[in-house]
Parts: sequence; structure tokens; C-alpha cells
Amino acid sequence: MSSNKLHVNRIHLHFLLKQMIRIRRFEERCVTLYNEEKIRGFLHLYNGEEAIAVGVMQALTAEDAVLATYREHGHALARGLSMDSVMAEMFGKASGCSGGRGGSMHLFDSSQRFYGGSAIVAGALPIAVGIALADKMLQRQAVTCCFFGDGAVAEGEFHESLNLAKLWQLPILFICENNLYAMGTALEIEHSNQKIHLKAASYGLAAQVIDGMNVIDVEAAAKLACSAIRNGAGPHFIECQTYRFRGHSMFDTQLYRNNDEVEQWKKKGPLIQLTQWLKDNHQIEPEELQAIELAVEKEIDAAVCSADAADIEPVENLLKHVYTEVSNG
Ligand SMILES: Cc1ncc(C[n+]2csc(CCOP(=O)(O)OP(=O)(O)O)c2C)c(N)n1
Ligand SMILES: [Mg+2]
Repeated sequence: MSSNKLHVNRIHLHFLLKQMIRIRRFEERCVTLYNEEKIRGFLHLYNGEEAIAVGVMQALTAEDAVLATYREHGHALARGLSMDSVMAEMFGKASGCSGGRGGSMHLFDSSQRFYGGSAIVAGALPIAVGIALADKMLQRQAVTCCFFGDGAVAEGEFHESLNLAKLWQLPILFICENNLYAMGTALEIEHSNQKIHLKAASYGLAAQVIDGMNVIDVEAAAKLACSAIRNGAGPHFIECQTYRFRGHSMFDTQLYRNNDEVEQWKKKGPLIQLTQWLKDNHQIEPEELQAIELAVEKEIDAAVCSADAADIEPVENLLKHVYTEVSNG
């Protein structure tokens, strides 16, 4: 683990660890709830990738906009959506952040400028371009941060979006979560050039590749990029190398990868890495770690309890939130 941690204060390191633990434990509980059929539909877990959402979020302000994929529970929690509202959404309840209409893949909260959650691979990129263009035209001092997977890089929308973002010098931070697989398709059988950041550089974006398992490195890179963007340097691109420890979604036989590979990556997982470093450098006591785990468990228990007790939206609301009002005449 890099020595730059020595320059980060203890309280902040504990905060980062807690955020990653919140996401990990929240999703572990979601697995149980899924098996109990409290949560239905698709469920894609961020297990192993937590350092990216948590690290990048440290560079953003409340004015900035955030977009993510269908693997976005971590981004929503790290952005500051309450666990209650995210859990209720997982249950499909009216008190959920998307009114129970979105579920796991469509977490949304415009009050936090968290614009989803999108089931379409690469679907968030053109939306990010639109949001950043609007912010620029309205002279709002905001960065739009768009998270997406390596699978998005094979889509035309990726190339169109990067091109326009650079052409119009838009304030966008593109974060590619390169976990080596698009569902069951390995990067090397999908891409002629597997150095994703070079594709971004070819459109003129400032682009780099970093260790996405190291939350401090992620935070540092995101802060540098955001500060350049805020100073008018145009869009930036960070490829974060990472790995998902579980299957693509709840149903995945994982025949496309072997167990050794998974175990090797688990050894450098973001929680293990930071916890070990804190212990080795006498920056965390066992009781402090226990207190974090306990506080997270309580928060999750409360979120499950309130989601369970919440109502589903009444059927009279069925036609609300569609583009056109339906006339009775
Ligand atoms: C436009 C589109 N094509 C195909 C799919 C089906 N699909 C769902 S997830 C996925 C793979 C995406 O991989 P990646 O972007 O690397 O994200 P990861 O799951 O690894 O986080 C595909 C092809 C989709 N949802 N949208
Ligand atoms: Mg992927």
C-alpha cells in the first residue's frame, strides 16, 4: 500500500474505511433479503469495487452531478443517499429514493444530483454530456462525474460522448471501473486494445490508469482531476483497475473465470488492504474497528426494519410520472 496514506489523517482514514464497510455489509444483507424474496428482480453487487465510489466521492461537492450503472448501490450510499431510502427502494416501497419504481438498478435522487442508476450499458455517458453541457451553459460551477464499466467502452455511446465532451471542453470526470469482465466476456476477447485510458487519450482527454483497490490512490487521483476540471481544463478520464469478487448478478455460474484468479484478487481487496495498513501502522485499535462494524450493523438493521414496514405505492398512482397526463375524456 502506498506511503501517501501517511499524509492523510487518521479520522479521514477511518471515515473511508467505514464508508466501504457500509457498502459491503449493506450488500451482504441484500443477498440474504434476496434469498428471502424481500428483494426481487436483478441484483448486481459492487463487492470488491468499493474503493472507487468511496474514493471518487471525496473529490465531489453537493453541487456536482453523479451518474452510475446498474451496479450502483455503493455510489448511492457514498454520495449520501440515506440507507433507509436505498433499502426501501430495494424493497420496491413508496418511501424508496425512486418511489419504489426503480429498484436496485435505478436508484435516483435529484436533490443530491444523483441521476441514476441505469440498466443500459454506456447509457449514462450521453446523459452526463447533456448534464455537463447544461451546467456549463447555465454557468453553474459543477463537475459531472460519470461511472461506467469496461463493457461500456465497446459501445458507440462511449466514443460519441468522449468526443463531444472534449470538443465542447465539458466539466466531466469519466470513471471507468475496469473489472476485466463485461458479464462473462473477458476484456481480452472483446477489445483489440485493452488499454482503455489510451482510447480516452485518443480523443484528447487527460487520461490515466490507477489501482482501483486503493481508496487513497483513488481519492488523490479524483481530487487532482476535479481540481483541473474546475479550473477549466475540460474532461478527465480515470481508468480504475478493479475486480468484482462475486458473480455478475445473483445468477452467474462464472464459467468464464477460475477460482484462483478470484482468490488472488481478493487478497488485494479494498477493505483488507486499508484495514491491514491501519493495523500495521497502529492507526486503528481493534475496539475502533468493532465500533465501526457495530454502527454499520445498527444502521442496516434500522433500514431493513423501516423498509419492511413501509407501504407500497397505491395503485391510483400507477399513471403518475409518465410523460403525458392521461385524459379521462
Ligand atoms: C446496451 C446494452 N447491451 C447489453 C446489455 C446487457 N448487459 C448487462 S450488463 C452487461 C455487461 C456490462 O459490463 P461492464 O460494463 O464491464 O460492467 P460490470 O458489470 O463489469 O460492472 C451487459 C452486456 C445491456 N444492459 N445494455
Ligand atoms: Mg466490467
